[in-house]
Amino acid sequence: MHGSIATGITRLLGITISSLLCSFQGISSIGALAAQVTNGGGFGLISAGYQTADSLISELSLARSLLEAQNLTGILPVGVGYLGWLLDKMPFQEAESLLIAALTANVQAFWFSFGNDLGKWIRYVRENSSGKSPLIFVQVNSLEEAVYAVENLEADIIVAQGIESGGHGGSYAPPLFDLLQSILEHPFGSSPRPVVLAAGGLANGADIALQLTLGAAGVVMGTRFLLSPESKYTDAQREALIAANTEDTVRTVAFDHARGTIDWPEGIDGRGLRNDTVSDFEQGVSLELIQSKFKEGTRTQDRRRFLVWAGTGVGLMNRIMPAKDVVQELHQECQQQLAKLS
Ligand SMILES: Cc1cc2nc3c(=O)[nH]c(=O)nc-3n(C[C@H](O)[C@H](O)[C@H](O)COP(=O)(O)O)c2cc1C
Ligand SMILES: *[C@@H]1O[C@H](CO)[C@@H](O)[C@H](O)[C@H]1NC(C)=O
Ligand SMILES: *[C@@H]1O[C@H](CO)[C@@H](O)[C@H](O)[C@H]1NC(C)=O
Ligand SMILES: CC(=O)N[C@H]1CO[C@H](CO)[C@@H](O)[C@@H]1O
Repeated sequence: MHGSIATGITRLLGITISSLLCSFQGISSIGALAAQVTNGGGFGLISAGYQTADSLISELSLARSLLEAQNLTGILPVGVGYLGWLLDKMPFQEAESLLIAALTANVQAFWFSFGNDLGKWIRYVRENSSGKSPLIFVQVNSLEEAVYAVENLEADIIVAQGIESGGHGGSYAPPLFDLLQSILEHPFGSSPRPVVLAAGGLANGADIALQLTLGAAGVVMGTRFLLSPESKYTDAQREALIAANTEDTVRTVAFDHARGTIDWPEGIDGRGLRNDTVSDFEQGVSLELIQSKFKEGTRTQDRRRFLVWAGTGVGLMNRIMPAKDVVQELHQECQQQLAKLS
């Protein structure tokens, strides 16, 4: 692509654009979304969270069928993301079949987050990838987690996820600005310096330019892609995102309680649009009542009750655009911003 920005991440992945799609859990037409992000020049990620091996296999073949530049090496230029705690919780064979699905599809990268024993799964991937050495992403919420990921897990790519992020993350995470710089400044002993990506609250190309200026090798964006038609968010959810202002998001465990996904590790909550599900939870309304209203509100797509994950950048997002176009627009905006600076 004309005027590409070369950083550690573009070289590692062989992509042209320093913007990456985060992994979504079961809410997006994930194979299609990931493929279009890669087609746009970014790198698409598919989440294995809450999927069966069969559904993951079909998302991966959907992605393969939609990818424009077929990779002659047979490597599928998307990544698959795993929730560590969920792998730990399921029977070993099920976890294994989720990993094997991605190994068999020859994905270019694996992404791990939110677990106390990520090393076990990373070893599994590394020892069973028949010498193909897929890249390992680890998402972190603190400098301590970043040091562990580099020195113990030997992650290839660290994703610094700040408190601004949409979806799940550490309630203890510092603002991205501080988290990113603390990681970039850390000496990391004898380990090779990691490639570091910035995630959380990013909305447009100027945001990306800022992260690159600070020293990030690229960014991960989640919320922005919920507005793409390839995501499985409903029209009502997309409208809620368009209508939302920055101050409308909140970090909470209310939605996990309302929908019954409460096994996340200690300290993990999620950022979404504040509504009555959240205020009821904060006021101690009975869980039974919250859950039944949430279920009904999800069925009728009632904004006062349903769940819309969103990062703090949501106030700047107001258009529905195909994922491929989003990546290209972000790239152009980023280049314009960098040109203004120099
Ligand atoms: C709907 C949604 C689903 C997500 N699913 C995952 C996931 O499965 N695993 C993960 O590590 N991060 C997940 N994230 C977090 C992203 O990796 C990323 O850190 C975040 O989206 C960045 O913040 P932003 O949404 O403000 O761009 C998710 C985020 C959203 C919005
Ligand atoms: C194919 O995959 C290899 C190895 O990951 C990568 O270096 C290369 O850039 C990819 N080519 C295309 C056209 O995507
Ligand atoms: C590699 O896969 C085999 C099963 O095929 C499994 O028994 C083994 O534990 C895996 N390796 C690691 C390091 O987990
Ligand atoms: C308490 C609270 O923030 N309630 C909000 C829930 O969502 C609806 C629809 O967006 C808002 O109108 C409420 O103010």
